Amino acid sequence: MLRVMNATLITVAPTGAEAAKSANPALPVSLDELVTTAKECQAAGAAVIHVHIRDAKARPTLEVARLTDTVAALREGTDLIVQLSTGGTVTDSFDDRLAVLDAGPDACSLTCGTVNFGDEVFSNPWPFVRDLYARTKELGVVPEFELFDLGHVATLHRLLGDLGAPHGGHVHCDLVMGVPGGMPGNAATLVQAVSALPEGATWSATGIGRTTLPVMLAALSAGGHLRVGMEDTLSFARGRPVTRNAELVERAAALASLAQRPPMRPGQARVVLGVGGHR
Ligand code: KMH
Ligand code: ZN
Repeated sequence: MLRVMNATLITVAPTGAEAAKSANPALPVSLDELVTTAKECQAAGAAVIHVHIRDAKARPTLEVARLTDTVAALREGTDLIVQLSTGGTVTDSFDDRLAVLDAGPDACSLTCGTVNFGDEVFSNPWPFVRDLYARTKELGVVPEFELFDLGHVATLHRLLGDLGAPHGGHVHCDLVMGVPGGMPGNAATLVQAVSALPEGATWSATGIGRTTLPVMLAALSAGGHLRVGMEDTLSFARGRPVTRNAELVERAAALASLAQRPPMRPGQARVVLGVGGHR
């Protein structure tokens, strides 16, 4: 698809569920901070926002009413594709993670298997993955398949074989690399994972922590798209904290432009990903 080859889809993951504001005061945790960040990131070249929200005390939450308000506020303030996390935190229940879809996002993340996650376990057993995927199809939410390990690619093939194509008809994956317990964030692993993806799938990649830059450069050289944001790294460079999510998007956009695949606008991304318009 020519338009995909010539442009780079940039997803921003501004908050995540693990970091605290005390670790970096630029982390957006309130709705106002999130919307401001989203506007800045759209201006810098992002087309998709991967959203985790916090409660009034900045603790991660999957409360559906709060998620619904967040979706509405992001749609009101930006053109970004709103992708809610169904991963949540490692302690969230499967029921709460399934209920995220009731907030009516454009898209959601869908992790294709269990993975060690530092000292903890991010649990995604097959029956849950299958039920979550079936629910995305029922509700018309476009999934992004999150792949933390090569075994997750095998589960993605099983999912598509058993339940068919996703809502929107297009398979888009995100390689999450460099999580302690998942696949390492380096070029050789990225190439191996990409070669195993389903025919016709598009993909982005993100490298956690110090693997951010190697993964970004490898992804661009291999024709992939990019995810960046404070969910994945709180450091812009060694010893230099991120000051705003938009600077991570700006760097990704600059590298993508150097690679002659400038950032894709949200409208183009909707076409590529099969996400309907809401505006
Ligand atoms: N917070 C991690 C345990 C996702 O958003 O779908 C899971 C995660 C993946 O961030
Ligand atoms: Zn996430």
